[in-house]
Amino acid sequence: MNSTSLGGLTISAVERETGLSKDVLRVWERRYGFPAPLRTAAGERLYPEEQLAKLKLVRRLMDAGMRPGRILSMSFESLNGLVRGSDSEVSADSALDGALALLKAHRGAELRSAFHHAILHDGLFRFLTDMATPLAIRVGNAWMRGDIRIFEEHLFTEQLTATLRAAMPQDSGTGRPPRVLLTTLPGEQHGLGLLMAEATLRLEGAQSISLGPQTPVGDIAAACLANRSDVVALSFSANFPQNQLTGAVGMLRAALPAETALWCGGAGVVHARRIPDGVARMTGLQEIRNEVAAWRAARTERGAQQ
Ligand code: B12
Repeated sequence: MNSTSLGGLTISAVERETGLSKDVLRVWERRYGFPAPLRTAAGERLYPEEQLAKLKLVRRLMDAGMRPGRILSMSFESLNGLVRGSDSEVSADSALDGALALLKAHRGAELRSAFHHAILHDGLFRFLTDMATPLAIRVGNAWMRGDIRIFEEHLFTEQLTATLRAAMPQDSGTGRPPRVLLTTLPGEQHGLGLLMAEATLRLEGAQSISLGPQTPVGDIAAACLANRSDVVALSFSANFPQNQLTGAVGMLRAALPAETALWCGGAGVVHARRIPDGVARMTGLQEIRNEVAAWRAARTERGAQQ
């Protein structure tokens, strides 16, 4: 049971909602006095909704590089102000304001046409880096503050997904190596980062095949063999539990042939404490371009040596 008759959330529910582990929540409580959960008659922690809302802001600001010791004592309003500030750092841009306004007004078709217009004007790669990425971050922040509802976030995802699928170069079977298999691990539902990575690979002329989100480790290894993939690329959002990341990626690394590269990208790997050996940590889309070029150069060199 996650939410109780006393009107609070269990520690497991808070862990799931915020991506902050139970250990972290208990340590902060001891060290900083926040969160300060109530207790059930049985002594279990119960977190009121307001504390959950503040923890979401704290998590968001930590993702942006702030230290918990600095921000945990701040009020909800001050934290909200900081998040708004980081919004404008991400994107002081009228095109993004316009897109967000269209989303809030539920004008989905117009939002899509604004996306198409931006792609025609700037090209697909710049659209990905200058519009799709900062807009996704703003949509996430607006959702977290309660400024947009979950169905509006779904509308955004659908419009962006449809746009990217239509705009990315199609797989004509004539792409050049590397052959890249894309997916996320079970539990990672966020698929937009994956799609943006796929679009970038296609722009580089690479052969990319996406399985979409949530493929079990054993099936990723089987798909890699079936497709004779040179690279497996995984995407992790900030929501992916950090305490599972190293183990799950390590298991996949062990299940893949040694010559298959394993690339991990997305906000979820930026702050990961440890990435197993033989795994590349990549945070942005530009790194895909660099890695593809490096992979091709290494291949040419191998060919010259044989
Ligand atoms: C859309 C969205 C959803 C949709 C996803 C639909 C879909 N089909 O994808 C839905 C509504 C389902 C959803 C659900 C949830 N979400 Co959500 N979601 C988002 C949102 C707005 C966009 C996600 C996204 O695709 N981002 C894409 C880009 C921007 O993310 P990126 O990881 O930084 O990746 C970039 C690069 O690193 C690179 N990249 C990505 N992958 C790869 C891979 C490789 C190999 C390489 C090289 C590069 C690369 O490309 C990207 C573009 O530059 C984000 C906001 C945000 N800040 O991302 C929240 C967000 C990720 N969600 C969040 C939360 C809390 C949730 C839920 C727990 C909510 C709930 N209570 O149910 C669930 C959890 C679902 C799960 N189990 O995974 C939080 C996570 C907070 C945290 N730090 O833990 C966020 C950050 C919102 C927020 N600000 O609070 N979500």
